[in-house]
Amino acid sequence: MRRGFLAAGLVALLAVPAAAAPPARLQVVAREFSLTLSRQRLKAGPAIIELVNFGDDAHDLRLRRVGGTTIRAIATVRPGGHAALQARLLPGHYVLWCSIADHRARGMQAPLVVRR
Ligand SMILES: [Cu+2]
Repeated sequence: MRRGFLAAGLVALLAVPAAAAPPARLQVVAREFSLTLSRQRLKAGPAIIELVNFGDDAHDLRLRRVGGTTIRAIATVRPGGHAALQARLLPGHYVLWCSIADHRARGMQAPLVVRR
């Protein structure tokens, strides 16, 4: 009885890592006028991207793969606020930017590489 119970527990334990690979995480800090990424490279697959606004103005975030047409977005975040989006990212080169007013032209743009 006891041996059977332990074996079942061991199987459950071994099954967990394969079933749930944790999403890659990226934090983006917005200020006037820059985007600072916690990392420049990310593994392809499920990802959580968080925008943290350390600036004095409102900012948002746009994300597009170079050559792609889909634009992923985090809506406007007030100063001191944060928000996140979940996405499944394909390998490639990406550009992140703030779409408010002329913020992108003023420097709120950053590259990101997603690798296999
Ligand atoms: Cu902005």
